[in-house]
Amino acid sequence: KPLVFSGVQPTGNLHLGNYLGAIRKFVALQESHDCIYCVVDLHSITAQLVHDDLPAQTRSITAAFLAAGIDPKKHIVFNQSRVMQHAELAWVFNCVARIGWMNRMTQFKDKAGKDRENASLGLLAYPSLMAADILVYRATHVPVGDDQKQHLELTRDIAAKFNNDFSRKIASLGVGVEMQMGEENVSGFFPLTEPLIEGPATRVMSLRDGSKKMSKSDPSDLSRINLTDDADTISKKIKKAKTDPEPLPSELDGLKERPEADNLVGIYAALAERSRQDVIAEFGGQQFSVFKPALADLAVDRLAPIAAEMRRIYADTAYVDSVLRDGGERAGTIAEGTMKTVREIIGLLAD
Ligand code: AQP
Repeated sequence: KPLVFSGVQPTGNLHLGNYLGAIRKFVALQESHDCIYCVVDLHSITAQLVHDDLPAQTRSITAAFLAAGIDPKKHIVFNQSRVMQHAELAWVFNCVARIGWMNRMTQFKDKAGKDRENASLGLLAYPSLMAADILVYRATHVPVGDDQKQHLELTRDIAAKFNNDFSRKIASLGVGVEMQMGEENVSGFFPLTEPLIEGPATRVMSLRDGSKKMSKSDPSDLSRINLTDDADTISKKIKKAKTDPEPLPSELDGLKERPEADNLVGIYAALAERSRQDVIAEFGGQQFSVFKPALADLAVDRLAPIAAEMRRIYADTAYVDSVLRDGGERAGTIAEGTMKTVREIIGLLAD
């Protein structure tokens, strides 16, 4: 049965990229799938170990999930560290994955910077924990932004290597499932997870630099729209967004060499739930002095209700904590089921 898993790190204020690239898709998928959505707090300590406001940020991301429309009764919402099987499976995957695979990850290279020897071992092993997050539920589909594509390919590589290394044991225990791999029908314990990366906003770029993705950790607050920004701040940031002096083109092709314009059109299309083509048909030939206020109004219209709901939910700490506790218990039951079999496959004795 298809199962969706995804996570968001509690590393700062959520921004429009996180919303359009991930959280909004989480909401849509609940109609058709069983979903598990996780605040990945163990991931948040890989780049910066000491976070005085980690509990507050964990609750704030949870409030954002709920405010955006995720139903924690029908689906599962929890924080990663409550379910220790994530860390247990990550250790197994550290032994499955190869150091060379981790060294090739562009996110590691970006985040570690020039002084790689000094990056935490956790930052290097981050994709192994991410693979464990997904596969401890044997999830089949993962909605993410485009920046996570490489990590999901690695998740498939880890699953495939585990399935292959333990193929005899998996077969003798009878715990394999049939899967399609290219043309071939293969059997394995872990599914080869499909990333769900589609739509006009899979990679929302910085408002200050069209070649950089919008990010929580960008030092310039003007580079992103935070989900908690008020209407004036959203309008100011869009007004100040970097653009070129040309009007919008009348054909989609005209956006090719214009990353900042392309980004704003993509944001408009995603917020309006229309195609880029449609947006260009409406605004082609118009100046940014016309397009930007229209975009600001649309962004305020879509984001203000979520921000208000987020504040309301966040204020009720007891409720937020009860959602995480309940979600953690339900997730833990599934994760332990997987780990029992994994321990058996590997030969780790446990009662
Ligand atoms: N700019 C983006 N456009 C579309 N999707 C994005 N995502 C992140 N940035 C964009 C997606 O949001 C989900 C949660 O991301 P995360 O918090 O786990 O980590 P991240 O990808 O590292 O996000 P940030 O905002 O850039 O954080 P920092 O600055 O801490 O690195 C993921 O599905 C991601 O693809």
